Parts: sequence; C-alpha cells; structure tokens
Amino acid sequence: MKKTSIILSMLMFMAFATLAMGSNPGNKTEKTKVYGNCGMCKNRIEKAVNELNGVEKANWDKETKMLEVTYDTDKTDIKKIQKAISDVGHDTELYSAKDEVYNNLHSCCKYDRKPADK
Ligand SMILES: [Cu+2]
Repeated sequence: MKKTSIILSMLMFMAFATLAMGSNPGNKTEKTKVYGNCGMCKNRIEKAVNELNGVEKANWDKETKMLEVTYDTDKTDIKKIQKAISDVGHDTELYSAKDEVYNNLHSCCKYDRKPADK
C-alpha cells in the first residue's frame, strides 16, 4: 500500500516535470542564419525575437551567426520572426534590413551585409 503511493507520487512528479519543461506539442525549434557581429547584436536580435508573441526562447550565436528559436506554431511563424529581426537592422535568410536602420547601428555592429539577391 505504501509502496504504491510512493510510485504514484513519483509518476505524478515526472508528469509535472515534463509539463514544466515546456513540451508544448505546438512548439517547434528551428535554426536560421541571422547576419550580425557582436554581443550587442546578440542582445538586439534576441530581444526583437523574444518580444514576439509565441516565442519561447531565442539564442543567437555570434560565431556561427545562427539563431536557434523555439516558438509556438499556432501563434507565430519563422517569417514573422525573421521580419522582426530585419526591422531592427539585421539581415536574415528571407529579409534584408532597411539601409537607414542598418546605418544607424552602433559602429561595432556594422556587419557584412547579406549578398544582394540576384
Ligand atoms: Cu553588434
């Protein structure tokens, strides 16, 4: 009897732990290239992404220039995410930042632009 309740509470703990880890079935994790330079770029990019509704987490690597983003596919999509990034001055695979926004970036953030689309 006692053993059963211990096993039962362990099972419940595991179920809650799984939920807490955010295993939302609608969540998707994707990697995409974002042009940028430094730690300031990292903050800017991740802030822009995290402000979007439906984004769980975002991590941009300044060495590989890859953004890893986890989001709820019911609330947002990779196009919206890339658009928000280009709005703050960073080129993405799908969108290029406006020249005037890029020109206003801090001097250390003047990354090499994405090659122009042919
Ligand atoms: Cu920067």
